[in-house]
Amino acid sequence: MATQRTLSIIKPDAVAKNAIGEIIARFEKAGLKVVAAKMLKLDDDKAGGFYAEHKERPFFKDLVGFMTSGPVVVQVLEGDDAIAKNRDLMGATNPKEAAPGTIRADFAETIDANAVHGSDSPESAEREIAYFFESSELCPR
Ligand code: RTP
Ligand code: MG
Repeated sequence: MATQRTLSIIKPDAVAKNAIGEIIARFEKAGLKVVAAKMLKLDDDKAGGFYAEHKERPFFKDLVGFMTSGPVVVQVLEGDDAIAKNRDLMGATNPKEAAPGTIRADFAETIDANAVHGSDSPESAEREIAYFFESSELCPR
């Protein structure tokens, strides 16, 4: 499998729980490298634009409200099959359905506050990385 890059967000609930380090350790133990990282507090426009694909969904307003409720850590992860590997580490969107040992099973309680985001395809990874990072902010390969 080729080396890929994917966008990861440690969401406000996990930051508030002081779980940043434990979550990053899971990425690193699985062979994913952090090649860019920043901590920021999203505003409505930035969070809404990020989740624009869900704009018409009933949960959109709550999703934006949650994502702006506190600081997040946005990272680019790199490694073999990084997009699928990160999604496997995260577990199902609803933590109640997430496999044991996944980040969402261990750090999240509800579908609204589910600890992490990960890009779901090469196309979304490219868009999402560019949404948060200038190319000069990414570690050279
Ligand atoms: P994410 O984009 O945050 O990594 O999550 P995901 O791919 O697993 O799920 P997605 O379908 O993209 O949904 C984005 C976020 O919206 C919230 N959601 N709520 N109440 C609901 O039915 C519902 N469905 C989705 C979740 O917080 C999800 O992470
Ligand atoms: Mg998604």
